[in-house]
Amino acid sequence: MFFSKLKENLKKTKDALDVKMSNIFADKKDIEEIIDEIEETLILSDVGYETSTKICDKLRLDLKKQVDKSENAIRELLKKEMTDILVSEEINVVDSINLNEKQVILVVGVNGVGKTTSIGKLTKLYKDNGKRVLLAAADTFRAGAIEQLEIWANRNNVDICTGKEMQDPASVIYDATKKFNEENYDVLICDTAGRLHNKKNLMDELEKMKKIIDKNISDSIYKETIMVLDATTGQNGAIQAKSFLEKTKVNGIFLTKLDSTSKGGVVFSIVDELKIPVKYIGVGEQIEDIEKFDAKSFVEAIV
Ligand SMILES: Nc1nc2c(ncn2[C@@H]2O[C@H](COP(=O)(O)OP(=O)(O)OP(=O)(O)O)[C@@H](O)[C@H]2O)c(=O)[nH]1
Ligand SMILES: [Mg+2]
Repeated sequence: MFFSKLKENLKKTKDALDVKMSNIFADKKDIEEIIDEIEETLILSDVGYETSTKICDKLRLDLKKQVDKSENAIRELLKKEMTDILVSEEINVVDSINLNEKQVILVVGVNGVGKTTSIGKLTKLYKDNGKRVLLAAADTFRAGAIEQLEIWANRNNVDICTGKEMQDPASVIYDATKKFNEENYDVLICDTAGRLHNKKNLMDELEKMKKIIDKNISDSIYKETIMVLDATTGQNGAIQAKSFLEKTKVNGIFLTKLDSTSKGGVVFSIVDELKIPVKYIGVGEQIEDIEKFDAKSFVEAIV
């Protein structure tokens, strides 16, 4: 996707952040005052208190080391500090996106965040990369969920494993892993029902699905759990995600609905506090509205 398109998709976040930034520089102020206001702006843009403080402490420190303290120089430095948050060494680089490897992906998250839609988009991405994709409709809980994934399977012209409504989702995963192995697919993507971290039986059910994947899929195949997060929920979503992670392991995040929120700044606190990479972003309801997350272009598009 072209850079200007990303900018367009992140417009609401950019407007919220950028307009405030321009105001900061509009009147003459001393550096301390400017940095304080930047910090306040970041907090108000859902970057999160701790992460905003971390960014601005570093900004203060690095600014001391350079002579140029013009608006442009401060902005460039701020972009660097923000990018650094997103690419820190603590975040597992092994988990970087690999569209070529054989893999099994379990997609999890709370209700309505965009799991099924994101699976539809991911399927297209893998298919466009020449991969044979199999889908598993392991949301047997919500009425209509199976049909919803079937629609995405048809759109992408890929195979799908389904069960009956209210059937044990682990049994759907079992059938899907069997088919994946026997028919030598490249990628298996499993849809699951939306769940809250405090619903113990549902969280246990998730562990059961993971166990089946671990048992039935060879260790030579890359396996991961992707958590889908709705960007429009901002800091609340980030806090909820933290609780979710205390109950189950996740390798990567798919952050959705960035097109319809000014709270895109939440990505910084997600990465900084959860220490999990954001792999993809959702920027609309259509099949092509997906982007591999790139820290640098993301920061360039919003600051
Ligand atoms: N604007 C926008 N809407 C999105 C995006 N991703 C998903 N949606 C919308 O979010 C709504 C919920 O999407 P689903 O894919 O059904 O969400 P889900 O997590 O599978 O929901 P449950 O299965 O009920 O838990 C739908 O109306 C989607 O079109 C996105 O990136 N941008
Ligand atoms: Mg769903």
